[in-house]
Amino acid sequence: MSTVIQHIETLLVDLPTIRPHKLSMTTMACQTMVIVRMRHSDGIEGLGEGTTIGGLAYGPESPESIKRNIDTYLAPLLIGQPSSNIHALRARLNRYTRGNMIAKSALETALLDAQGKRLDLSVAELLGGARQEHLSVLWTLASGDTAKDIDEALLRLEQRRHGDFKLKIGANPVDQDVRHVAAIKEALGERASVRVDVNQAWDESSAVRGIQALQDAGIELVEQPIPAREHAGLIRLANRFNVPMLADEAVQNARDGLDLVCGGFSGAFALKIAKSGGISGVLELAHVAQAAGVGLYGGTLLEGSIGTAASLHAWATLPEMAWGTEMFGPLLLKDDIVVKPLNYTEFGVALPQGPGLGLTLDEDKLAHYLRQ
Ligand code: MUC
Ligand code: MG
Repeated sequence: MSTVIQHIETLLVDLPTIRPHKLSMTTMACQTMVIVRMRHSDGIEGLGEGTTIGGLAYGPESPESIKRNIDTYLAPLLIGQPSSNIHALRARLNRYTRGNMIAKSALETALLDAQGKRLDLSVAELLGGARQEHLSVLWTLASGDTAKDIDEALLRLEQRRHGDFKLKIGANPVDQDVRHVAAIKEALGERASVRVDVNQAWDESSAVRGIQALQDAGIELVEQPIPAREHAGLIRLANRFNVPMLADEAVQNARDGLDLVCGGFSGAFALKIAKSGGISGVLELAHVAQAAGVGLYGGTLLEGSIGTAASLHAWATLPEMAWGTEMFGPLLLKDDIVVKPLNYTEFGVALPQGPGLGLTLDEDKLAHYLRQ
């Protein structure tokens, strides 16, 4: 008899951050992860993670909705189904349920982790093999204080932990944000690349003013300056400035990617497994980008080690990304729930080795941070 999915457990895990993380729409002091434990009839357990930023501040799914919708709607569609055909299971979820991409991503990760453990292959090997074993990782400066951000960047450079920095802006008036960014770029000079993420906070005319000043200050990349749905505006900005635009919230999946490139977008796409419903969906988007000559960037919703490792296995199957990755989520957290944390070294991170994701849960830590 073939192996079937037997039981799916979802756990809310709250981990404090090492410092407040200030974005245009929220300030985080804690990250909540939804951890999926999926047990199969052969005794194998697959792990997955569904994580967003700031409750409902970032997108339409909250940690609580991710848990509730998996428990109530998604898990019952999977229980009793054969474990191994991940394409069929993905199609089944998408046939009977809409949206909930973070929840679906967590489930697909758990399926791939289990399948890798079953076949004694890493997730990257299951996907056809890794083309890279070490991926570059930037750091986000978002303390809300210019001097603290500069000190943090200098320390990361000295530690050889990160060589590229992304600044979260959009919470303050445009001119104040631009002064903050320019001061950091001036302090770091040619030693580091500095990018910004506006997280949709500007309208198009503010964006024109802000981006001109950022370009003059030597900023290398401008992420999601205007609201996600304004594809035409993002295309206009991409065509107007030399500094490239990075589409993030605007590009959730391959269909969004196709719309943007057909409309004349150039620049780069932020790939996130959480936006695209998992690894299969995000790789579809990556392939659209590659066909269109749009640059790739490995994005995060600030997942912990499980979600970060799943993303790394996906990115490892692609050629080196033009804009690197931001897979630093575990480093923003005070602690970890896996036995052997990811290995951050030499301005990047090593692809975890071993079957599946290559991670083992630390049951004591998990119990400690579990929401009661
Ligand atoms: C985002 O919008 O890119 C990624 C890094 C970070 O600090 O926040 C995220 C979300
Ligand atoms: Mg972003």
